[in-house]
Amino acid sequence: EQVDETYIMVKPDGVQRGLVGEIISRFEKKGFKLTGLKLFQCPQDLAEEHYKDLKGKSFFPKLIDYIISGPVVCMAWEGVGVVAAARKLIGSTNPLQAEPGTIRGDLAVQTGRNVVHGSDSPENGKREIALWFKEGELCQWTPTQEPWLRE
Ligand code: YYY
Ligand code: MG
Repeated sequence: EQVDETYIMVKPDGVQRGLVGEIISRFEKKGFKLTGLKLFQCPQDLAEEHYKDLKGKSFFPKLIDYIISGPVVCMAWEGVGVVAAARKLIGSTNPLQAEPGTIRGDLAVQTGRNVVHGSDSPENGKREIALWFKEGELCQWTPTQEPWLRE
């Protein structure tokens, strides 16, 4: 089976609202492997590169201002099917449409303050991890719970 990686980020509202532990916990409990984690104040050019596919959208300037408005928590997670599964844990872009039980469904009310980012494809997972992390910041390790998660 193909092991994928995804870039997950607690956005500035999630940090300000004290939701960092809660959000990390959802991915931890599911059984994915954390390979990178840091608190980071993002420069504008990085935010723009991260969201380059949305350049030209009416909400783009506000989105960038929001992402650079305070520290974010950057994470890299690894696992079979992690990209799609993380999107499910996160829920719909509009938190009012996100199902209860998802991060956005439980913890947010507005698209412009939807507390967390998750990569939308394995390709973007790799691209975004390379964008937000330097090589020495990522760890390859074997969790002791591995044989209890996968037969
Ligand atoms: O991947 P996801 O975060 O669920 O949504 P995207 O369509 O990639 O948009 C990225 C980001 O942009 C979204 O999380 C909030 C913001 N945004 C917005 O402010 N207004 C919209 N109409 C659409 C997206
Ligand atoms: Mg997206």
